[in-house]
Amino acid sequence: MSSPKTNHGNLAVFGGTPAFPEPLHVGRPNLGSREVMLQRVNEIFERRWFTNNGPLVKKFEARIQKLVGVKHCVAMCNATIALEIAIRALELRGEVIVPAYTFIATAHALQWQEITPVFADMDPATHNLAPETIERLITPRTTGIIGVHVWGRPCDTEAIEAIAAKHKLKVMYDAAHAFGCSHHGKMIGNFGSCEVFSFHATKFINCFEGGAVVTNDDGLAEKMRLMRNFGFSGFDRVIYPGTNGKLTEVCAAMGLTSLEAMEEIIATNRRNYEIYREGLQGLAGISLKEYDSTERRNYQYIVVEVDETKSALNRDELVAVLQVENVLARKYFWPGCHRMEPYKSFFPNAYTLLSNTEKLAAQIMVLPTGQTLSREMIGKICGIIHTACDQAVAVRSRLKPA
Ligand code: T4K
Repeated sequence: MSSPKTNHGNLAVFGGTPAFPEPLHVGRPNLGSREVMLQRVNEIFERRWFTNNGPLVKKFEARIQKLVGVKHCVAMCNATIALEIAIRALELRGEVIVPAYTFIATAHALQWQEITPVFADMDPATHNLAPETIERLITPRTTGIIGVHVWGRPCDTEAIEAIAAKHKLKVMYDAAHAFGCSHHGKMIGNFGSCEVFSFHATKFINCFEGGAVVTNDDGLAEKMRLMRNFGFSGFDRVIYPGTNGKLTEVCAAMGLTSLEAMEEIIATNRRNYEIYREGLQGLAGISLKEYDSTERRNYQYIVVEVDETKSALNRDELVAVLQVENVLARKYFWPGCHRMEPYKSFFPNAYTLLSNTEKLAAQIMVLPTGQTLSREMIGKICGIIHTACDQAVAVRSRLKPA
C-alpha cells in the first residue's frame, strides 16, 4: 500500500498514486469456511439432488427459524422474488405505501404485479419510513404498507401497525438488511404479516443469491411454499398461480456455511464500525450513522451523512475523491425510487411530498466494510476524508469541470 494521505499532493485527485491498488467495494462478500463449503458441494454432487426443496434448503430454513424465533421460513432464490411472492400471497393490490428511500426492488416487486407503489417520506433520524407521512397517502385503493428496515435499523413498527389497523391495511416488511437484528428485544422476522430477508452476495450472510420470507402465519407460509414452486401441490396438481422462486442446494450450502460464521462476521463488522467512528470524529458536517448497541445489530452498512451546509466538501465531492483512491463509496439509495423509472414518469411531482428523502438521499454515502477491510485500510480511508476536507478549496477547484 502507498503512504498515508497526509497532504493534498498525495491525493489521487491531484495525481498521487491511488491509496489502494485494487478497488474496495461496498458489498464484497464475506466467506465462511471454504473447506466446509467444498465438502458440502461434494455431498450435493454425490446426492445428485440440486434444487426443488432439497435437504440443505430444509436445513437452512430450520436454522433461520431457530435464529429468528419464527414459525416458518420459506427460502427463495432472491429477496426480490420473495417480496413478489409475499405480496401476492397477502393479496395486496391497487396501491401499497412504501418508502421512497429504499432499494428499487421494494417498489419494483409491486409494480411488476401492476400494483402501484405510493411513496412515503423518510424519517431523517432513522432513514426509515416516517409513519406520520402515511395517512395522507391512503386512498380507497390502498391495501397495504411495506415498511423497510433500512440499514438493519427497525422501522417504527408500532406506529405503522396502528395506522394499518385503523385503516384495515395489511403490513409486511422488507427486512433485506435486517437479518440478525432485533427490535425491543424481539428478532426482526416477527413483525407484520411476514418479513423478507436478502441473502445476496453483498449481504453479511449470503447464499450467492438467496432470500427468504419468514412468518408466524401457517396459512400464509403454506401458500408461499406452493407459489415458489409453480403452485404445484403434489405431482400433476396445480392449485395456485405460481412461479419459480426456489433456492438451489448449492446456494443453501453457501447460506449454511455463511450462517456458521455469523457471529464472527458481525464481530468484524462491529470492529470496522468502531474504527470508522473513531476515524471520522472531528469532521464538521460529517456524521456516521450510529447503531444501537443495546439491540442486536449486524453492523453491515457503514452509513455516513454529509451535511454540505456544515461540511467542507459535499457528498458527491467526497465520493469522487474516494473513487479515484479506489474506494468505491456508494450513494445508496440516491436519488430515491420516486426519481427512477417508471415512477418518475408516473408521478413527476412526487418529490413535493418527499422533502426529507430529497434532502437526505443527496447527503448519504456508504463506505466499504466486511472481512476484506483491515484496521489499517479503514484508517487510510478516514485519512483520505480528513485530508480532502482540510484541503477542500483546492480539491473543489480540481474536481470542477473545466
Ligand atoms: N430490498 C432492499 C431494501 C434491498 O437493499 C435489496 C437488495 C433487495 C430488497 C433485493 O434483494 P435481492 O433480490 O438482491 O436479494 C446491491 C445488491 O445487489 C442488492 O442485493 C442490495 N439490496 C443493494 C443494496 O446492493 P448494487 O446494484 O448496488 O450492487 P452490486 O450487486 O453490483 O454489488 C455491489 C458491489 O459489491 C459491486 O460493486 C462489487 C461487489 N461485489 C458484488 C458481487 C455480487 C463483489 O465484490 N462480489 C460479488 O459477488 O446492489
